[in-house]
Amino acid sequence: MIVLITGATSGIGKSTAEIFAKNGHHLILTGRREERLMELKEKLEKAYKIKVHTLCFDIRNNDEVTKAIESLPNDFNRIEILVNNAGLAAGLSTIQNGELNHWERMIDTNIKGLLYITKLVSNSMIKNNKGHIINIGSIAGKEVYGNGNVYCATKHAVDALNKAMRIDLLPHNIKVTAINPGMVETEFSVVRFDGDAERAKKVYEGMQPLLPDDIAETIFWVANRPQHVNINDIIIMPTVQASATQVIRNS
Ligand code: NDP
Ligand code: 8X3
Repeated sequence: MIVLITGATSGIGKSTAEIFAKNGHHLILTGRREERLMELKEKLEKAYKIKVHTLCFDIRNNDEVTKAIESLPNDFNRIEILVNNAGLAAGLSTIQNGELNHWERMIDTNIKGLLYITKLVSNSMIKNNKGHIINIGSIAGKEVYGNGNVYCATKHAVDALNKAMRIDLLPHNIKVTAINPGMVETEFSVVRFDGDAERAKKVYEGMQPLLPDDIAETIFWVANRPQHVNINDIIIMPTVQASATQVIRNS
């Protein structure tokens, strides 16, 4: 089985690559950081005797996405699982003070990028009359929190697209699932705060966040239900987090 994971150079995507590789699946891994893709390919192929094809592109650019998917060799053409994971938050501020550059990055990556790759891969799944698309949403796609405005809007869009894809792809035997995590410790907050690692660290201070492996295990479980079972939607939170804003921390 061939699994395409977007945003595999870090965090949830990287852990997801590991778990599918460990279970004998061949992988297509994407991201912009080529060196990390090559390192991961080498590591997984050696450890698990599977094949990994890497595609280095910016998901915000439809030409790059199209060229990358069209370049796939024959033995990687039959994608059965697409994990739409590449995404980010940029900034944390009110609407009136928000930075256009942050908004555009989030909208272009989390919504438009997800759409570009989904269009291409879903058409190939339709030809095979089989497939599973797993969209990584967020608790931010179920709730809205102060200063989270545009990030929350992009993840609400993923929530809507997840439902819409399921309807459109229903005649083609394609499963569609959303996984919506709460706080997961990855590079997410470093990216959100434009590289400010100290500020990012504070996000998880005094609490146990989810780990990327927790989400990867859930993705793997969802992908391995019997053919007649589809998991539509999962919200997965740290035990100490009840909502986007309610977290118990050790003082
Ligand atoms: P990371 O920052 O650790 O990983 C993000 C991944 O997305 C990287 O591999 C990055 O690759 C890729 N990516 C980002 N922008 C682009 C782009 N323009 N083109 C191609 N790839 C891109 O964060 P997470 O693992 O936490 O995030 C994964 C997903 O999980 C995101 O959709 C995020 O919104 C979601 N999520 C995260 C939560 C959290 O608390 N961490 C909670 C809920 C949801 P590269 O930089 O190499 O291009
Ligand atoms: C990431 C979780 O709460 O920072 O999607 O938006 S949150």
